[in-house]
Amino acid sequence: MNKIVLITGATSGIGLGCARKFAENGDKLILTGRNEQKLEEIRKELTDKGTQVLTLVFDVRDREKATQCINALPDEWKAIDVLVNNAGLALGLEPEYEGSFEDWETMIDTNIKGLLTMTRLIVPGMVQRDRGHIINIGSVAGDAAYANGNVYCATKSAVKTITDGLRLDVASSAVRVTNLKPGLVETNFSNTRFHGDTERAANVYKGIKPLTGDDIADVAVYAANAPAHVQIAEVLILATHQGSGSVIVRK
Ligand code: NDP
Ligand code: 8X3
Repeated sequence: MNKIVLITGATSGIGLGCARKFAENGDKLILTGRNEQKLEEIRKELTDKGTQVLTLVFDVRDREKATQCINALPDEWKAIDVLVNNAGLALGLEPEYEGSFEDWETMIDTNIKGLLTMTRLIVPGMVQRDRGHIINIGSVAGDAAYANGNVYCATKSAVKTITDGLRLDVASSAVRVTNLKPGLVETNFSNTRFHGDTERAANVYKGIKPLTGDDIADVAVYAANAPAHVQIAEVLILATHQGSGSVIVRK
């Protein structure tokens, strides 16, 4: 059955991979993001291939705008089947005692509060319809802190607990809840983390074949299409030469 899939942060990396892979799967897409022009390019790319796409421009930290956008969805788009809570970021990689208050707030507001906003807006309809799936993009960083990862790791640890909590709270319904925990994925992630220092960002992926956004999207599509009685609760996806958040063997 064609599903309606809403993806936050669909303009880059894992979110864009999810948009393309769910489109290939025959689903209808609500793509959200901050970059209107990029969203329009992706909408055109996918509609040219026959996918129905609706775009919504908002920052997940802007609860009022997010609420307006979701409440104003046309009737035929309201029954969202899959919510991919992907929008997120890391800012900085430095000792906790030297971190930037501003970076911390942006990460907490986006990775935790933005994800909660989307969950609060969309999950009630799923519970009411007794159908739906929330796929949160956590991280290996949420399993254990790595050096200088402090607040980013904490936000992804919060994503794990929030995901586990939601799974308990919807267990009496047919709604499923998944935490996807990627390791090293080559996207715009490190560029953002290092505030545009492209050389430092490129070094993160040197000497190892990293994952791609598509690799993570494949798992998301698999989880969303598992038989109705199967709930993929959590998946840790690492690059082959990555042992954990802090052990990466480079050749
Ligand atoms: P990218 O930087 O390539 O993509 C991040 C996406 O999130 C962009 O579309 C970005 O939009 C969007 N976004 C960021 N902040 C906001 C906001 N406030 N409101 C709306 N959209 C926003 O990185 P990834 O694809 O790698 O990251 C996606 C998710 O995957 C994140 O949650 C990240 O923490 C997680 N992750 C990434 C890993 C990696 O190694 N890359 C590993 C594990 C998890 P814009 O372009 O406007 O900033
Ligand atoms: C992104 C992966 O290991 O850089 O969450 O934190 S890592």
